[in-house]
Amino acid sequence: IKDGWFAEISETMWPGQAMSLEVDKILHVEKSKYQDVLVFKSKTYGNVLVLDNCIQVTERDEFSYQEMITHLALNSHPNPKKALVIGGGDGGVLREILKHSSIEEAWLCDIDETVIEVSKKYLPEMSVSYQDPRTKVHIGDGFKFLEEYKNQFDVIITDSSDPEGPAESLFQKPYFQLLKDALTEKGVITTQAENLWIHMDIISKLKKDCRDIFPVAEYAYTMIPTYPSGSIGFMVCSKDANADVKKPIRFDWDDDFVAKNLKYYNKQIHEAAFVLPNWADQKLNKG
Ligand code: AAT
Repeated sequence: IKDGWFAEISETMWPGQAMSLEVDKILHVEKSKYQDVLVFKSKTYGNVLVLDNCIQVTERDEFSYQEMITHLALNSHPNPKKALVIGGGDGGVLREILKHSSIEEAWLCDIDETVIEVSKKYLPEMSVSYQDPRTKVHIGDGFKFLEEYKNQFDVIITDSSDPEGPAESLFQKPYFQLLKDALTEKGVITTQAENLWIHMDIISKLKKDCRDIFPVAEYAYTMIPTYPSGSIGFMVCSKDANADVKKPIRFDWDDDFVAKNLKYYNKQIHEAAFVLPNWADQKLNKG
C-alpha cells in the first residue's frame, strides 16, 4: 500500500498491469501459516480480502463470481444433495450453494483457518453460511482431502486462489482425476479458471486436462471489475457424457426468490457465459 492505494502487482501472473483500489482503512494484517492475509476497507468497493497480494473478494462485486461459479454447477446437475467447496474460505460459495433447497449437506475444505476467521469478522454477508446446520467445515489441503473421498459428492466447486502458492496442485491433472472419483454418477464440477486476456496458456491446458478426464468440459466466464483484466472464467465439467452444461437443466426458483436472492445469475446468463469471442473460441474450442 502506497500513498493510500493498494495495487495488485504480480510480475508473474499479470505482468505490466495492476488493479488499484483506494484504501479507506486497514482492518487486519497477518502472516498465516500459508499466506499473507490483508483486509482493508476500500473507498468504493467495501471491505476487501487480499491473500499474498492478490485480491480474493470485495464486498461490492463478489456476487458475480460466487453466484456464477456455484449456479453454473448446481443448475447443471439434476438433483444436487451433497456439495463440496475446495477453498472458498470467505464463505460466499457456501452461501450460494445453500440457496438450493435440494441441498442437504454443504461441505467446505479450505487450507487456511485464518481466512475463515477474518471473513467471519470482516465479511459478514459472505460468512453467514457458517451458521447453517447443513454446513460442515474441514481445515486442510484440498488435494489431500479429496484423496479420502470416493463417489460422495454431487457437485464439487473449486474456489481456489491462483496457481502460485498453496493452490498450485489444484490446477494440475491429477487433481481433476481426484475430483472425478469423488463425484457421484452424474456429478458436476466447476473450478476457478483465470482470465482469457492474460492466462490463455493456463486455460488451454486446463481445458485439455479436463477433457482428458471428463466427457464434458467447457469454459465459461463472468465479468468482475476487481479480478485481473475485469473477468474470470470457470471450467465446468460433467461426468455424464450426455449432459449439456451450457444450458441449465433445472432452475428451481420463482421470480420473487430470484429478485430477492440473485444479483447476477439467471437462465440467459448461464447460456451466454459459454459464448466466447472468436480468438478465444478458436484457441479453446477449435484448436
Ligand atoms: N471466494 C473467492 C476467493 C477465492 S478464495 C481462495 C481460497 O482458496 C483461499 O481461502 C485459500 O486459503 C484457499 N486455498 C488455497 N490453496 C488451497 C488448497 N490447496 N486447499 C484448500 N484451499 C486452498 C478465490 C480468489 C481468486 C483470485 C483470482 N485472481
